[in-house]
Amino acid sequence: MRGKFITIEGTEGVGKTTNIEFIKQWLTNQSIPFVNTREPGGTPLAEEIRQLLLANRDEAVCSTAELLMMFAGRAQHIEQLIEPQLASGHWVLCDRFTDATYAYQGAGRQMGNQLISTLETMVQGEMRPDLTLILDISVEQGLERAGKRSEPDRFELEQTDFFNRVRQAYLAMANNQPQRYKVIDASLPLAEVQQQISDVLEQFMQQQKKA
Ligand code: Z5A
Repeated sequence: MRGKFITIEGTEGVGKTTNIEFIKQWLTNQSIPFVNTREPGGTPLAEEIRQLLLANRDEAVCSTAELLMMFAGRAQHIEQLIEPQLASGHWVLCDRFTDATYAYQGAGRQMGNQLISTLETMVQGEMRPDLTLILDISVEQGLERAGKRSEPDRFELEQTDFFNRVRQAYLAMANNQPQRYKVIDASLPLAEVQQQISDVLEQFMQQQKKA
């Protein structure tokens, strides 16, 4: 049976990395075979594209070039890793996917959705995640958490308005498609965030058993 495709999204510093560890443990406890991956990145070539995308540089990066690099890496990632893994019955747990493009390039960079939708169809066909967890906190709280870590990358240097547009875009996706997107209140203490995630995963498993 084909595996399930789960993606984790959210604004800066929302706790994706921290909670992916929790989800990995949850899947292991359920004896579900899975791979954990990320975007941009996920294969050697796509990881090289990630370096290009995140590096701080003197030259301004054109939004269209940024968008096309996101989808170039994604095409490689899907063909080399995501599709073969799903086809072999493994679940794929992915830190960000195309929803991040709608949120960051579409809303953050104000490119709109039309071109992204065209590229999505070209690169993915009908393939979409089965479940998307959106970890949500205020932009200020996220930036404060993220600021306690390493040197900021090119995206992390954006202003609050940019991240507010990104956050609102994610919340709009959840509002439009509540079946696939589950919003997690990530402002709470970690144990409470993980309880919400575990509840969503349990519910998803129940739905799979009934289907
Ligand atoms: N991007 C894009 O523009 N378009 C696209 O299509 C795609 C991506 C796919 C890299 O992504 C950039 O690429 C990203 C969007 C863009 N740029 N930004 N911004 P990334 O996912 O690699 O990078 P990121 O968003 O900056 O994620 P991150 O740095 O890995 O943060 P995080 O994983 O969400 O947070 P964390 O490291 O797990 O947690 C942050 C801190 O908070 C850490 O100290 C934790 O211990 C702490 N934490 C976490 N949860 C809690 C709770 N509940 N309470 C208290 N403290 C907590």
